[in-house]
Amino acid sequence: MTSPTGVNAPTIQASLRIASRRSQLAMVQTHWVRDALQQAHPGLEISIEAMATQGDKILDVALAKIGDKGLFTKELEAQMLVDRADIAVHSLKDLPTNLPDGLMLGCITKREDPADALVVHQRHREHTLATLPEGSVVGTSSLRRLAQLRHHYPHLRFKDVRGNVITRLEKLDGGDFDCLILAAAGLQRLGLGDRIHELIDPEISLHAVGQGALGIECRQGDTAVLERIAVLEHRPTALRCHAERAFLRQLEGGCQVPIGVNSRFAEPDASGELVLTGMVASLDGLRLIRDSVSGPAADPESIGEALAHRLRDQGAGQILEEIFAAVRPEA
Ligand code: DPM
Repeated sequence: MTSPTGVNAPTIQASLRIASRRSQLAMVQTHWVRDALQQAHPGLEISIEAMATQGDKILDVALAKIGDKGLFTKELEAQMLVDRADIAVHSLKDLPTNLPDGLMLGCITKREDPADALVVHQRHREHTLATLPEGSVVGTSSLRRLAQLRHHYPHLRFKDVRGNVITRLEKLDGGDFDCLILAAAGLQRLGLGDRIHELIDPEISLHAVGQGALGIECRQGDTAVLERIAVLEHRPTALRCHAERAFLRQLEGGCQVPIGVNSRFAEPDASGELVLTGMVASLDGLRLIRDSVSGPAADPESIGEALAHRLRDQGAGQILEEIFAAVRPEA
């Protein structure tokens, strides 16, 4: 390459190292990020290092009982902190709202459908969530899914299920459960969209904060990396997710709390007003507090914080304290 001065400039071999979990879903997501970055920066040399996290290894304990924030992210973050990786690709809903010193949420990608999906054992294919027989066993380890479904369908039973999406589907098909609740986005990305029996109405169950979007984490102030990954940012998704994350942060919820959200722009052009709905429920499903706040999309954090205060005023803090006391691992 010839520089404007006519002198041959040395070719700078730019590279970017990505840390990822190694589940099938994580790899699909990471490959998507790599391909998008490669297309935007054809000369960039991109490598992927895949690893297991604590959350992938501890499979015999209910998620909520492990009680650790950053269960699926810590090992990836360590790689960036010791300069063995430049970015980490996460399902945004697995990324805690407070990140370790020195790291930041660099960008947020375009969200897929954030809804939860019902997946049924084939013996129930004529049923819907509302008509599943008395005592049907729902496989989930999400306190959010459990509390909301118990609230609306007290005749259902719940059993913890761990492992990645494919393992869960195998357990369902093997007869361990009558149905599963999974994120529609994960099934779609894995090419398993045909297993979605029904999308769950947000009137019944609100999704997790950040569900369906990817969060790219990087070192704070790493401007070269931030500039490269900026092409991945989807502004409307980011505004919604920043409001959702501010709501969760204000309620001091980790990744395992019965907290759900829904966000939308008041106008179809993704400007102006952002409407955020949130809920906190007790684990027996008996108490469920839900409300909405809207405000200017340009200041998403204020919307999330206002909603958290509004739910606290209605007793959400009390519910969360009871849950933290009940599920906290024994000291
Ligand atoms: C978190 C939860 C779950 C995952 C808790 C929740 C689901 C656990 C379960 C924070 N992370 O949603 O209330 O149901 O037992 C996870 C999935 C995805 C990201 C799988 C899923 C894929 C979808 C996405 C696990 N993390 O929820 O079906 O990108 O949002």
